[in-house]
Amino acid sequence: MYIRDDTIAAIATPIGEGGISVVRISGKDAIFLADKGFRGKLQLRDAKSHTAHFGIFESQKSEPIDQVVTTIFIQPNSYTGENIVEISCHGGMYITQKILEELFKYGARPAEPGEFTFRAFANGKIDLTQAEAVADIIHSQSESALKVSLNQLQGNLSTTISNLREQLIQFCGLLELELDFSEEDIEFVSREKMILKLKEILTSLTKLIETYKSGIIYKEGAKIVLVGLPNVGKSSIFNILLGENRAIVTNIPGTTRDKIEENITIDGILFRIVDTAGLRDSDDFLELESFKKTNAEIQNADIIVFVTDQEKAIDNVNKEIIDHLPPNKTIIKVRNKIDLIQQGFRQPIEDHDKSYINISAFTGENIPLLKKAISEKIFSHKKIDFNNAIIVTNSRQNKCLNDANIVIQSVLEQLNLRMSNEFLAAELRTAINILAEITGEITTNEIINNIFSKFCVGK
Ligand SMILES: Nc1nc2c(ncn2[C@@H]2O[C@H](COP(=O)(O)OP(=O)(O)OP(=O)(O)O)[C@@H](O)[C@H]2O)c(=O)[nH]1
Ligand SMILES: [Mg+2]
Repeated sequence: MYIRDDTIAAIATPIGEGGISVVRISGKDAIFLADKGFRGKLQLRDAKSHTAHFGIFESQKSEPIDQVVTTIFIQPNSYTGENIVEISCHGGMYITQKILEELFKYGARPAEPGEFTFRAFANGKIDLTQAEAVADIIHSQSESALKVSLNQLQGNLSTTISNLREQLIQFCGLLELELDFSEEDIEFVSREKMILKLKEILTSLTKLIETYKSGIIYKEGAKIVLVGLPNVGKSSIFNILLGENRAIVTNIPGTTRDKIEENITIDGILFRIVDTAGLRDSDDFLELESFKKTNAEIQNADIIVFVTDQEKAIDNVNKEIIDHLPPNKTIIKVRNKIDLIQQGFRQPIEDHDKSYINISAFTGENIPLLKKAISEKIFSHKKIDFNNAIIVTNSRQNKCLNDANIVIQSVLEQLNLRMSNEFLAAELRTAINILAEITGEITTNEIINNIFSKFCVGK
C-alpha cells in the first residue's frame, strides 16, 4: 500500500441486511463526488464540517436509489485527515451496493482493505500502534481486550515509546557532538549519568515486555483445559461453565473422544475452554488417538482444571495423572459430584487434601468459586487496571521492544568497556530506529502491508 491522493469509496458496514448501511468516501474529491448523487436542501459542498444532511441519493440517470443521511467531515478534521462523506442508507445489500457503484461511476476508486486507516496513518492522524489498536478493537471479544486496545488507541503506548526514544536521541546527539570536539577530549555527558539513564530506559522497556505475557492473554484468551479420568464430569463442568449443553454427557465412561473448544468470559476476561477425553489405560485405537489430543491440549494450556469424582479423589490412578501433568503449569484441582454425599447417596471419603475445590456440576454448587479461582490464577502476579495500564498485546511491537532491549544492553556493556563514541552512537541509532518502527516513524512496505491487509474493506 502506498500514499495516493485520489478518492476512495467502500461499504463500511458488514455485508448483509441491517437497520442502516454506511458507504464511506475519502479523498480530496469526496464531497464533490457525493454531491453528484445527493439531492437535499443544500449542496454538500456548502455544508459545514461535522454536519449531517437528509436527502435522496440518485443514480447517474437521475433515478432515486434511496433516502439517505450524509455526514460531512472536512479535512483535516476527519478519520483519514482527508475530506470524508459517510452516506447512511437503508440497510439492504442491493441499495448499498448500488450507491457504491454510482460513486465509482462518478469517479471514486474502490478502497483496498484497511485503506481508510492507512490514510489516517499516512496523514499523521494515528501512528502504527494506534492503527493496530483499531484492528484489535474490531476483533476484541472481551471487555478487558477492548479496554486494553482503547488505551492503545488513545496513544499511551506511543507516548511511552516516544519518551524513551527522545532520551536516546539526546544521548546520541551528545555523543556525536563530542566526536566533533574529539581533539579537545570534552565529555558533554558523564558516562556514569549515561549508564544510570540507560539502565532506567532498560527497566521501562523490560516492564513493557513483561506486560506482553498478560497482553496476549487479554487479546486471545487464556486456555483452560479440563483433564481427568473418564466419567468424572469434565463435560458436565464444561457445559455449566459455558452455560449451555454443548458437550455430550452420558454415564458411559469414554463419552468424549474429540476435544471441544469454546469461548467464555469470566470477570470480563476471555478464556478458551477445552473439554478433553478422559484419560485411562486403554488399547482401543480411537481412545489412544483421543489421549494424544488431550496431551497436546495439556501442553498448550494456561490453566489445567484437574477433575476427579469425589469418590475417586484418593485413588492411585488419579495421583498418577496429577504427577504426570507438566509441573510448570497452573493447576486447579476439583472434586466433583459432592451432591451425592449431600443427598445421602454416598458416604464422604476421608481425604485431607485441602487444595481441592469441592463442586457439583449437577447442582452448580461452588461453580462461582471455581470461576473465581480461574480468574485469580491467570493474573495471580498482579491485578491490572485495564483503564490505565499500558499493555503490549502485539507480537510485532513485542519483537521491537525485545530487539531494542538487546541493543541497549550491549550499549551498556560497551560503555563499561569505554568503547569509542562512534561505536556507541551507531548502536544507539540502531535502538532509536527500532523504537521508531513500533510507532511507524520508520517502517517498511512489508510491515505496512502486513498490518493493513488484515483490515476489512471500508475500515
Ligand atoms: N450426581 C452427579 N452426577 C454428575 C455430576 N457431574 C457429572 N455427573 C454425571 O456423571 C456422568 C459422566 O459425566 P460426564 O460429564 O460425561 O463425564 P466426563 O468426565 O466428561 O466423561 P468422559 O467424557 O467419558 O471422559 C454423567 O452421567 C453425568 O450426569 C455431578 O456433579 N453430580
Ligand atoms: Mg466428557
